[in-house]
Amino acid sequence: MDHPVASPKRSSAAGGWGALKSCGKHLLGSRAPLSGARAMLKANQPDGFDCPGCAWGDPEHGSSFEFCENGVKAVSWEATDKRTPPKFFAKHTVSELRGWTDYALEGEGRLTHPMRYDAQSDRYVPTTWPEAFAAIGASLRGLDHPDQAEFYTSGRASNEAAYLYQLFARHYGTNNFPDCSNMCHEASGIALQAAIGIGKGTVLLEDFEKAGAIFVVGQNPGTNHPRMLGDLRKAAQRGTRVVVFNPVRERGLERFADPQNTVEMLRGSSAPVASHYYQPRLGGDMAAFRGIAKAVFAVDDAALAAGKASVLDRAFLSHHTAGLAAYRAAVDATTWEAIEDQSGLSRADIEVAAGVYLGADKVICTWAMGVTQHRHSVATIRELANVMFLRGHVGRPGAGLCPVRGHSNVQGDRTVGINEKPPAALLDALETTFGFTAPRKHGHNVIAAIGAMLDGSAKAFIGLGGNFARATPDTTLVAKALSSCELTVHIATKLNHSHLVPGRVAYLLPCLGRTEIDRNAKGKTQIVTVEDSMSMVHGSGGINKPASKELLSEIAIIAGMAAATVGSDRVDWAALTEDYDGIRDLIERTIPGFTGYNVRVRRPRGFMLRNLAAERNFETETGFANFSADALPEATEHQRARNAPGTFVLQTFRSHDQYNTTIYGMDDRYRGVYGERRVVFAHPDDLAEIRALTGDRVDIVGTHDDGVTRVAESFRLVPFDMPRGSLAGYYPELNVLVPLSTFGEGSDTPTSKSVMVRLRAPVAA
Ligand SMILES: Nc1nc2c(c(=O)[nH]1)N[C@H]1C(S)=C(S)[C@@H](COP(=O)(O)OP(=O)(O)OC[C@H]3O[C@@H](n4cnc5c(=O)[nH]c(N)nc54)[C@H](O)[C@@H]3O)O[C@H]1N2
Ligand SMILES: Nc1nc2c(c(=O)[nH]1)N[C@H]1C(S)=C(S)[C@@H](COP(=O)(O)OP(=O)(O)OC[C@H]3O[C@@H](n4cnc5c(=O)[nH]c(N)nc54)[C@H](O)[C@@H]3O)O[C@H]1N2
Ligand SMILES: [Mo]
Repeated sequence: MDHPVASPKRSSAAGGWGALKSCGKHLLGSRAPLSGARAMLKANQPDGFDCPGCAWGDPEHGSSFEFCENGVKAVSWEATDKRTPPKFFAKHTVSELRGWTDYALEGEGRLTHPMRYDAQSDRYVPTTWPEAFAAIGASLRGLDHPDQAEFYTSGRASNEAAYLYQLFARHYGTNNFPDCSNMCHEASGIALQAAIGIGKGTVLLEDFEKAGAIFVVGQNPGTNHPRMLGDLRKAAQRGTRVVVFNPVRERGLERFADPQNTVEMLRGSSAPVASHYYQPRLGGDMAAFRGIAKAVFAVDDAALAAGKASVLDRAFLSHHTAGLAAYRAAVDATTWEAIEDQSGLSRADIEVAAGVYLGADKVICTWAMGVTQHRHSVATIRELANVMFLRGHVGRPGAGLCPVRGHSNVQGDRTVGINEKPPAALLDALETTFGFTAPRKHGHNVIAAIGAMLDGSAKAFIGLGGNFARATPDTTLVAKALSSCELTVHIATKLNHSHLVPGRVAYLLPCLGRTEIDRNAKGKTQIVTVEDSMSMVHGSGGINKPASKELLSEIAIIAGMAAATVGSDRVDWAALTEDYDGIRDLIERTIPGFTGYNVRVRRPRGFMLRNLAAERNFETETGFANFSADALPEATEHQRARNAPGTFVLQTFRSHDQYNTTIYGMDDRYRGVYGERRVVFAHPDDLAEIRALTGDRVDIVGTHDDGVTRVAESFRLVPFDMPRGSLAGYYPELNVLVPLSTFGEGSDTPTSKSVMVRLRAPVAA
């Protein structure tokens, strides 16, 4: 390419000294270097806390220091000695704070006191826990119907907190559980449930050591799952083929220097990760995998015609699957022209990928947001599963399906009942155990909750962590939705924009973080538990002194609100707060798979929740692993954008210096962007075509035709190696462009990876 491409120093690898340097900066910059560093040594150790950085599994024999830049940032972010005390709130009105960036707000440090919003002075003022609980209880009891309240969960909540939260909401009378998962891996859960009878992946960490090929689809592990990248790199060094599908050239997937490898660090060497790197068009993965299937069937037909053995796993297909014939017909009906046009990959390239697939006796397929945040995500994930079924790559060592989760306990939260469409068995168990009538009507997910707040049918919003106002689409509308509520309550560790759109009655309740010691009234320390991406459940106990004496645990806060709302006749909330073993006993009684919970979770690496699909026992409607037979989407947004001159399709992803809406810093090291976040990446030829704008600032204007005007102002264009017709930029700044009215079919996930936009010269200031 003869155009200047963003300065990523191409020769240098991801990880390595850059990562170490960044960790040093974050630990020291945390202004609590000692507690931060001490805490790091206990991350993901049997006697420490679960790292809040991600949901990747822990090795059975972990090194004494499971190094990860992501983890260091997450831990030092929480272990900071900066504070946001009442006097901060006395100084700044809420309207003023709304003008601050996400980075500046969280940069003020940890919240210290329970606060109540005072509309008259437009400030948060200190209050007491009993007053807050009483007012929240009175407000919830005052609603016409429990379905007027929304109970949001962000995926850091422990199993115990999440279980108590759903118990509170269901006792109160609603299944309204909008959840960060609705914006994240919802499509994976739905697709896998239909395909293999469980909404989770089927692989263990050990499987990565045995696989012959690993397909990594729509994921940027160098930034978002560095420990996974370490495992990929080791696999690559053993000769495992790592086949990447990503429209954007992500440096971490190309070369990676493992900061845990001393020799490599001293030599300054790095190892290649991807053996094959395919750059499909946005939303083109279903077509690409349909192409792989087409090529595999062609090879099989030829083998059979030549009197050779089938290249498919015929025994698996006939004993364990349903729907192969219909799938085959759908593949035959899909033309190579359609596949090439939608995927943006050539038939020859796809045939090479199919060759890698056929050449490996064990294959793992992983994926994340690049797959789940499109309109046809459910169909795409079904297609990934279809391809994996063809050679029996489910339910045996070294092979399987692996959605790589985001938040450290997002999977566990679902397991213990955060679900707007709960299984009847859970509701039955709650009724038998507690004697209240559980609500049977399905509740709201994120999109439905926003709709209900906007049309006035929901009047209360409780947030167990997270940053609802910034993580969701259509930022302006969601702010309106929250501020039109009768009651808003946020349980949080740091100040964010969701707290700045208060309802008529509003509370900001500060809680302990993962890294902090949680003591009950008698001084006994308590542990909580979490489940990782590989269905392993283990304990987590903090080691740092709490950020403030006023903090309560999430569990104590939920229990306090619950007691004030539904009373303590059926659930002894206070006793459960005093001893989390009691909550685990209740989980054991009401949720399958937790027999012996309190004993098993105290074993060094915890225990694995039984995953029947991993044993080839598929609890689907047919009793088999189900093929799907969907046609490819008629046109993806990327195809539509290419046919409409001046239109682009924009994906919103993460920079290297952020954790979702939490911004740690202004650099995106692996993509060569420093000191700014208002950038938009584009193909150099697209920049050349709109010459006037090359390297310039542009406004990005939404073109989705639903009557809402959407503009993100003043973004600097950065040329990058990615398909023509597409753009990329950072969430949450770009959420003003993501429409609430476009979401995944069957998943309701906002289409954050395919937003139709055009560029315009900035309106002169
Ligand atoms: N440091 C850090 N770690 C994190 C997080 C964080 O914000 N920061 N967030 C956590 C959470 S909640 C989650 S869910 C995960 C997210 O982890 P990722 O899924 O890696 O997150 P994104 O940054 O959204 O990256 C999406 C990747 O998919 C690619 N992509 C986009 N569209 C397509 C497509 O149509 N097809 C294909 N094949 N690829 C596509 C993008 O180019 C990008 O590389 O990370 C978790 N870990
Ligand atoms: N455009 C676009 N939008 C997206 C995405 C995207 O890729 N593009 N990704 C989506 C995804 S995958 C996800 S998961 C969501 C994330 O959505 P959320 O989970 O709602 O957002 P976070 O940014 O993770 O939440 C950060 C806040 O959590 C609070 N917090 C941190 N630690 C704790 C704790 O231990 N306890 C409590 N109670 N609070 C804590 C802090 O106050 C912090 O400000 O965003 C989604 N939104
Ligand atoms: Mo996520």
